[in-house]
Amino acid sequence: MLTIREFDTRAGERFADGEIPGFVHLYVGEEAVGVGACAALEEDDYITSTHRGHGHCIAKGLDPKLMMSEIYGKRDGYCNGKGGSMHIADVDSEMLGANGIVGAGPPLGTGAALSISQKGEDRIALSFLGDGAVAQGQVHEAVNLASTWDLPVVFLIENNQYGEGTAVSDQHNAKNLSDTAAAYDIPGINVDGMDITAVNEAVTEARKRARNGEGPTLIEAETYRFHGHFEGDQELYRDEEEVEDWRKRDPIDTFSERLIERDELSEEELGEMREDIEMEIEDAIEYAKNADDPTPDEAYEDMFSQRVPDIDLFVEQANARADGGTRGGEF
Ligand SMILES: Cc1ncc(C[n+]2csc(CCOP(=O)(O)OP(=O)(O)O)c2C)c(N)n1
Repeated sequence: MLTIREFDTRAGERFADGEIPGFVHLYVGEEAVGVGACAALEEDDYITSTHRGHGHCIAKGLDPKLMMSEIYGKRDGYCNGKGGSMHIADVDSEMLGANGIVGAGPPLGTGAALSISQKGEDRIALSFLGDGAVAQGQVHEAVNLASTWDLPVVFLIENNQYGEGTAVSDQHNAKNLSDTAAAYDIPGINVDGMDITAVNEAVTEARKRARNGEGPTLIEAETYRFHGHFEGDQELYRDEEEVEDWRKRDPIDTFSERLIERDELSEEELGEMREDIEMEIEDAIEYAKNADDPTPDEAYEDMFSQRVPDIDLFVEQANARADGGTRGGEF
């Protein structure tokens, strides 16, 4: 959780300084969901993520250096700098991708679970999705098929109380989003998403069901994002007091206090962990900043289609557009 907090806090700062292209959607405040869930998984279980995916990637064990490089658009990044913040993927880590399309993760999770089932493998898939994504048509299709075919998949809703600037109560009539599970005849469970242990227990149980051939579980974790929807969001839809109330339940503070009370962690150890992580993320930023940009002739690599357009014409046009003042400058 500390690594995610530091990674996203620093990514937000670097974005504000204009170093990072595109958008960043930060996971600050929601760490207990991603970490509690991934800690309940086996290493070869699949996950699918969302546009707010940095925390899921770190919880699944991805390397912050290669993640930061991807966010900076560098060639060393997980997708050679072509995906950016919203499209970090690492199939070797069974991390099937962050996703810029809201609700696009669950169909991938159901698909992965279908392949597991057909190959007779001993693993599961877990799909993270937001409260806004619950209203997406493709999410219904994915959950319905997974339920009908008893596939080994867990759907984990991160209810952070808003879809962009729209409160959950203005998006859904259902009191709890987990209540929608009844329509699929699967268990629907509501947990405190600010409590890493509660999330971990719910996912452990859901994983067991999935492995026993009992099909999917829909879990709703009640959580909160401490930052805006994206960096630069004016946050006119909520007041400071509400944010402060949720900050009092910071999942890192409450969990570390609990560990210290139980003598399982000392203040000193916590301080050392924080320092080590600060250095690790600082190194990741330096690494990303100094990494190479992809070159124009790499633009058509890593594609499903083999058709290569006139690359010389592309480079000529790119050079004509380059103003020398933007990152990359003359090709
Ligand atoms: C299909 C689709 N519709 C709309 C958008 C624009 N959009 C990006 S994030 C977002 C809100 C998603 O809310 P939620 O699923 O609750 O996730 P959160 O941002 O709260 O983590 C929307 C509407 C999109 N990316 N994809």
